[in-house]
Amino acid sequence: MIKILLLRPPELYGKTSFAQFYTMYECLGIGYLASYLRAHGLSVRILDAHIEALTVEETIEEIFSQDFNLLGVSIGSSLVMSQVSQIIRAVRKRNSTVHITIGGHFPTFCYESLLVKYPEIDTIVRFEGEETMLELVQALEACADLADVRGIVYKAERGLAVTPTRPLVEALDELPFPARDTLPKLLERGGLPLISGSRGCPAHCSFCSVHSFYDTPPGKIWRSRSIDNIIEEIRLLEKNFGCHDLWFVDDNFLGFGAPGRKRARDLFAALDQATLAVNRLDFACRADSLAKDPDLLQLAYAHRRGLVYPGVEAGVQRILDLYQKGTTVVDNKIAVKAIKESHADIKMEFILFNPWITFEEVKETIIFLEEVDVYDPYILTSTLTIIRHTSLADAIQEGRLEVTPPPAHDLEGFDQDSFIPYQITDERVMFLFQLVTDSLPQFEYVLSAVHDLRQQGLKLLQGADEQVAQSFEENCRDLTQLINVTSLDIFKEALGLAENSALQSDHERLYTIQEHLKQKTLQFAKTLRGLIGIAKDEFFGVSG
Ligand code: B12
Ligand code: SF4
Repeated sequence: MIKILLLRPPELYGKTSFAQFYTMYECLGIGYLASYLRAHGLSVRILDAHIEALTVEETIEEIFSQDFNLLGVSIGSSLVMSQVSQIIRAVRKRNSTVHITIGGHFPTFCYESLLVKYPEIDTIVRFEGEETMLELVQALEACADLADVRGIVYKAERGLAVTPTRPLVEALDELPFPARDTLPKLLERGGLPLISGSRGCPAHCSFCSVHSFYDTPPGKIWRSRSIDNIIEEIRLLEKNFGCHDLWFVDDNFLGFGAPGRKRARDLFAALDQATLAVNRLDFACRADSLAKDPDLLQLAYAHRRGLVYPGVEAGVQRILDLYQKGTTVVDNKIAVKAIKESHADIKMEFILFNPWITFEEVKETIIFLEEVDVYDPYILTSTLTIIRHTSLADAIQEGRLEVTPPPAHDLEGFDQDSFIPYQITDERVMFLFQLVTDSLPQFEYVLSAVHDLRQQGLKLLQGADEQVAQSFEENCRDLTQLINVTSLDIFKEALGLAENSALQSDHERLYTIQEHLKQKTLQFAKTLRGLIGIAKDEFFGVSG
């Protein structure tokens, strides 16, 4: 009998990027696969190395302590491939017969290069995995021909065999709720459970791979679960795990058009009627959906907190059109205003730097950010990644859009199989980009210190005097605001320097300016560290 081990590899973030996700999240892909396979009588174990905070070596050790003959690895993005390659190499070395399969968004598209680069992989499951994985296991158990399993890729005698694409799951309500084996550990570590109320997105944003993921297989591109089915899952999360905070990972929580918004309203109303104690509700949505029904948030956040991720992406219409967002700058402004007027926090999805933005457009973007009054070091350094198999990548490859390739030495270690490399075309924007990406990431550790302080405070101040708790929250908010405002000041200083100089050829001067901004940022970060220590002393009597 096949014994399955499903692995979420350790997820690490690049050294120079901001630690974008302070909060820890579940891996729903694995949860759905596990529950579906178990419902069909199969033996499945889950190892979530990310939630367990395991290193690559510890993950390998843990894998070796398990009894399995099929290893399934979930790959959310190419960022985990270095860890995955070490893990599967070690597994293959120790056991030549174990079947290794991988799935997720990244391998769905980049299967060719992955199977060539990593001979340890036996099969790749493309698109939604539940039914395909079940059939794969059944075929392996019966030693049947893999050619009959729809939705996979494998190495056959005459090269790669790509079987026909499997249609999308038709009725999401019929899927069992995701397995929650890892949830107790996640909650212990302050993580947030995920819930998926719908799958797919009918929009066509040119930089996004979600559309291709759900548009390629036959079936309805956007499918939703019934409100009753969602409420039932939330009820179980509350009853079995005491969860009152949730993140809806739907690509576009407000669905499409008026029916999508009505469905969201119905869900919010049902949450209240079901007397569920959902204290926090996070979701992502398009800005135009919100702009059409800004009052929707009053309903969602009348009695609870939450974080809304609007897909704003740009503050200049030409850039929004280039991204094929199908939204306007006005939509963006209305959406942001609506979130700010509700009780929800905002985390704006934004892509400031791209190969084509002009210096004037950067200035226009800064005016937009100041007007909506949302900016932080992440937004100010956000940069377009051109993922292969998106319509943006296709336009470049087909010559409809041009990018300048970077010099060869900059491409060392760059994953060209997954992304298209580029260089910013406008010289002043390029210079500005160098300045800000060299200085603003210095704020990473203070931002993470404020986050830690807040997490620690929320725990310690549970049940404390409301005024003390409120004043603590305000203190944390002020510290974050100070970082954001200083980031904008530094950005504007860099903007001025880039505008007034023909520096590109004067390397010495460029270095001096870069150093000046970097030191300024570091100095400020140091001062802030002191302020965080004072806040700690004040509230908990401990400094650090
Ligand atoms: C929640 C989420 C996260 C969470 C949790 C990630 C996780 N490991 O689950 C966090 C915040 C940590 C995260 C981080 C990142 N994410 Co993310 N994330 C999502 C999001 C919004 C939802 C994922 C989800 O739960 N879906 C619901 C489940 C049921 O679907 P699923 O995960 O696709 O799983 C199904 C199939 O893919 C398949 N499958 C999945 N795993 C496996 C394993 C096996 C063995 C098999 C057979 C099948 C299989 O079967 C599952 C069931 O049908 C998606 C968007 C999306 N539509 O999926 C982006 C998405 C996956 N993320 C993306 C990116 C880019 C990132 C980051 C790089 C962001 C960043 N800049 O740092 C990081 C990298 C993390 C990493 N692992 O490397 C991109 C990936 C693009 C690509 N083509 O590679 C997506 C598609 C978003 C986008 N708009 O482009 N992410
Ligand atoms: S609306 Fe969001 S999920 Fe949908 S295609 Fe655009 S960026 Fe992707």
